Formats: sequence, structure tokens, C-alpha cells
Amino acid sequence: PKIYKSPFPDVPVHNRSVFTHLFSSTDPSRVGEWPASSLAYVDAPTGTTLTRAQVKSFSLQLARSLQTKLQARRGDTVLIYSQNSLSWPIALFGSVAAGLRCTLANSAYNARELAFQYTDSGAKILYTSEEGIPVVLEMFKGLGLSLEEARQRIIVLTTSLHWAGDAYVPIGKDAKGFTILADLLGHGALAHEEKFDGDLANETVYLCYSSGTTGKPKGVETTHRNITAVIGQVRPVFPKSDSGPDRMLGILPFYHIYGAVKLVHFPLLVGTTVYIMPRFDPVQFLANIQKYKITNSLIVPPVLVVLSRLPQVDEYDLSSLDVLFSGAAPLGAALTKQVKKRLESKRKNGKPLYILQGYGLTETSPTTHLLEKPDSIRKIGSTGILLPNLEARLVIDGEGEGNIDAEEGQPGELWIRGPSVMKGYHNNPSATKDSITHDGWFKTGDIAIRDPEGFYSIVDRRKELIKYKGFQVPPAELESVLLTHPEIADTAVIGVDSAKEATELPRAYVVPGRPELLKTEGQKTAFAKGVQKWIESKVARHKFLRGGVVVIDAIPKSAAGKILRRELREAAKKE
Ligand code: AYL
Repeated sequence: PKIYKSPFPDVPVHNRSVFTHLFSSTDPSRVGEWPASSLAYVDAPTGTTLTRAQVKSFSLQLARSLQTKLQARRGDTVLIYSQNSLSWPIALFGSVAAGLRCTLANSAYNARELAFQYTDSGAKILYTSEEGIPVVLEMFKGLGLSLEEARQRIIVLTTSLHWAGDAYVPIGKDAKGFTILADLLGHGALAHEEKFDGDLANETVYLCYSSGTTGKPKGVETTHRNITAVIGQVRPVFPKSDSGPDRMLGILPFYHIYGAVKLVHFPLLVGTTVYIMPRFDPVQFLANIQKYKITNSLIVPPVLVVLSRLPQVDEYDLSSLDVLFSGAAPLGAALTKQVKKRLESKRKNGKPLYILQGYGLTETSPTTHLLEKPDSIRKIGSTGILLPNLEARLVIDGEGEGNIDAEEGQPGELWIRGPSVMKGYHNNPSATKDSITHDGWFKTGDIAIRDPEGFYSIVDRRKELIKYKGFQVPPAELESVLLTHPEIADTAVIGVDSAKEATELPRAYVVPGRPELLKTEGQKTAFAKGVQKWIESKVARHKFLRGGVVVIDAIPKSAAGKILRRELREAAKKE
């Protein structure tokens, strides 16, 4: 095989837990490498701060209560269902310190979607924000638990809160009758995290959900080593601002591996402060850049569309901004240039703004490629170079000869090997076997080209997955929901490109159960509109059928009964 190595020297890979790696130090005035009093996270709306020492101390306090009050045992799984807040990292690191695994759920999920992940992951305790309580109670009710039983499993992450020294003071209305995070702090602390005596490299710490190349969402087993390795691999390649310490604006959801790693873990390692926003709001995004003199932010391509159009861009001083980092979906060169030009033209200091790309997958913890500042224009559109410790192959189907490697400069499916590749899919050996070869190559399902200098571009996606604004939309899941509609006989879901919004939009093709009722175009349109509306009561917002519903006579299928998605996609492109 033709194996491409990273051009960077390998970084050390440790056999340590995530908690020890980030928080331990021989110098008591430090947490990890950084002063204990330095700010780890700031709540952007209120300015409330959390130092590195507080993150560590609150986490160890929570860890103790998890063990003593909630009888959590090493290896148990907890689920976090909350928008970004200061409490979120405490919930995560407290659980990790107690030796638990965390599964991170989309905060927009409804009760059905949440129930799937809660059950599939084998979670016991569940953290939710106050806003999530109704959905969580509906979920537990559906699972047959009484209100009292449900309450015993819920920890409420109050989002409006106030830290007073080492104490945590919730303000505003607290969730009556529920255990809130504050109730679990201040009852002593673990002296250190739960000791691991097993094989740390292979101990699962996070379970994010991804559909992989096909089918419904699966739990991705991310190990302690995956996480400690990947943040080390990103470190030498991640851009630094020239004007002193970086201040990061955190808008990406922490429950997605991209946010969890880059906004919650990585900043602790490299000494930056993250200004947390509970959700993306375009004007607040601009206001916070000005207010906190933000130097960089991680975004998804649609944020650049907003920045290219939003009139308020002219009203804020964005001159502190050094880097916008885009990932999770393809980013076009034209949009990149447009935003760069617009934001730079407003600056009095003449400083450049770098718009860079990264690439990765939930299964690779996630980042595998990054573009560096000096290459931002020269290699515009590229997702960058392979990170340290990683190897890549570009593989094509050798038609009968098995998999063979593409010629230099030719497209092929990107395969990745290295310490940040997941352990496998949770409780799903067959999906694991389909995606990781016996010698450790993970098949991404993306088609890439590598140029002679080692820069990779993603040119196509071979798998079913649809990406709406960086969020995964597994067609198989939408199809199974659509098939519960009493008037739908068959269906196929694909993504259609929207250049305007820089994203794909999920679209369903449906075969009506009673075609005789849909004779006129008017009747078909009305039926399609009805289905589009109906799905909104069934799935989270990012899965809405924004690309439309199209009534057809039959779904194109292979002889084996597999949906020929490519045919539908090609036809949609020609519209
Ligand atoms: P998942 N260009 C094109 N497609 C991309 C890109 C990109 N830059 N990044 C991700 N994708 C697609 O699991 C691709 O199809 O992880 C890939 O298989 O939600 C799929 O998204 C994975 O989706 C970064 C930058 C991580 C991005 C990420 C992506 C995490 C998304 C770290 O620095």
C-alpha cells in the first residue's frame, strides 16, 4: 500500500487519563502547565468566570458526590443533555474524575431521540439544563419510570449561576424537587481522580454518536488515549495569535466532538480562555468579539455566510480577531475570500484575518487535518495537512482485486491510522469491522485528493451521511421515521446542496401509500407540504426536511434492494 505519513515529527502519546493529563501538576500553584488562577472559561453573556483551579476543585467535589450520594461506579455511563454553559465542563470532568464514561447528546433532541441514545449507551445518570427537564421527564415516562425514579437519575445544570470563591451559588429559580449541581458540591472532594489500574489506552471515556458511513447513529467509543493523543497532535499545528494569549469564542456545541475537544479540552492544555456562548446568535457573536477582544473562534461554514451578509458586521470592532477556523463541512474558496475581504476592510490596524480549515470525524477524535496560517491563501479550499502521529491512504475499489491505492494526485477514499482513531462502535462489532481494517485503518467514507506538497482536499462523500450546518443527519434514521407515516409506502432521504446557506439540506423522496388520492400536481404539493410539516413534530430541528419533499412513483433501488442514493443525488444536482 501507498502510505502517506504526517510531515510533522511524532508527539509523545501518554498512557494517562484525560483528567490527570489536563489537571495534574507537581507545582501546587499550577493546574496542568498553567497558573491555577488563570481563567479557563468565561460565561460570555454574564462575564462569570471559572479559573483552572475552580474547574479542578469543583470537578473533584462533584466526583466525590457522584460516588457517595449517587452510588456511581467506575465504568458507569452518564449522559449530558445541555446547551453550553459553565456547568457543562464541571459535569464532564467531575464524571471523568469519578471514573465514569460520558455520552454527549444534542441539546435539541426530542424525547424519542434522547431515549435512543440514553438506552443504547446504557446511561444511568443524566445531566440536563433547566430547559431540558420537560423532554427528559417525557423520555423517562416513555421508558416506564415513575417521576420519583426519574428524579433520582437527574442532575440539573443550572445555567444561571454565580461562583463565589470556591462555592457555587445558583441564582434565579432553581429546579424544585430535583438535584441540582450545587447540591453535589461542597461535600468534600476526591483527593485525586478515581485510580485506573487497567489498560488506560483502551478505556472508553466518551461516547458521541455518529452514523458512520451507513445506518442509524452509533456510539463512538473514544478512549482516554484518543483524547490525550489528539490534543497533543493538534497543539503544534494550531495557530497562535501574534498579539499575546489567545481568547477563544466558544459557539460550537460542546456535545459534538468538535466542540468537546477543541473548546473544552484543548484550551486547558494550551492555556487559552474560552468565552462560552449558550448558542450561536450572529449579533451576540459580533458583540462578544468586540467586548472580550476575541482572537479566534471555531465555526462551521454557514457562520461565514452570515458574516458575509449581516449589516451589523459594520457596527462592531472586530480587529482583535486573528483566526476563524472552519470545519465539519466543506468550505468554498469564494466565500472564504469574500468574508476575509469584508472583515479586513473594516480594520484600522491593517492586521490580516486568517480563515483556516480543519477536517476530521467523530471517529477520529476528531481532527486529522489542519491548514496553517502561512498556507491560508496559497492553499485556499484545502483542509490542510495530516496531523502528527497519523498515517493516511487514498484507496479505490480495484474491481475484483480488492482495495488498491490511488495513483499520486488521484482521488480515493481517505483512510486514517493512528492513536486518535476510535476504539470502535459501542456494542456493534459488525459496524466496527466494516469501518476499521484488521491492521488499524479507519475508512472515512470521504473522497480526498492529496497534492504533491501533502495538502488534502475533500472532493466528495461516499457515505450516506447528510451534513446540515455541520450537524449529522443520518438518512436511515429519517427514513425510518417517515415510514411510520400512515400514508407513506416507501422513502429515500438525501442531501441537496444549498450554495446560499453553505450547507446541505435534507430532502425526502416519498412514495404515497394511496397514489390514487394524488392525481393532480396540487394534491401532490399539498401532500408533500403536509409531510414536511409532520416531520417537524418528530425530529430535532437540524433534521427538518428543508430541502423539500418530492412525491415519486418508486424509489430507485439496486437488485439487492439498496437505495440508489447516487441516482437521486445526480438528478437533484441537475435541477
Ligand atoms: P462528524 N470539509 C469537508 N467535509 C468535512 C470537513 C471539511 N473540512 N470536515 C468534516 N467534514 C465532513 O463526525 C466529512 O464528510 O465530525 C466527515 O466525514 O460530525 C464528516 O464531516 C464528519 O462529521 C476540525 C474540523 C473536526 C472539523 C471537524 C469535523 C468534526 C465533524 C475538527 O478541526
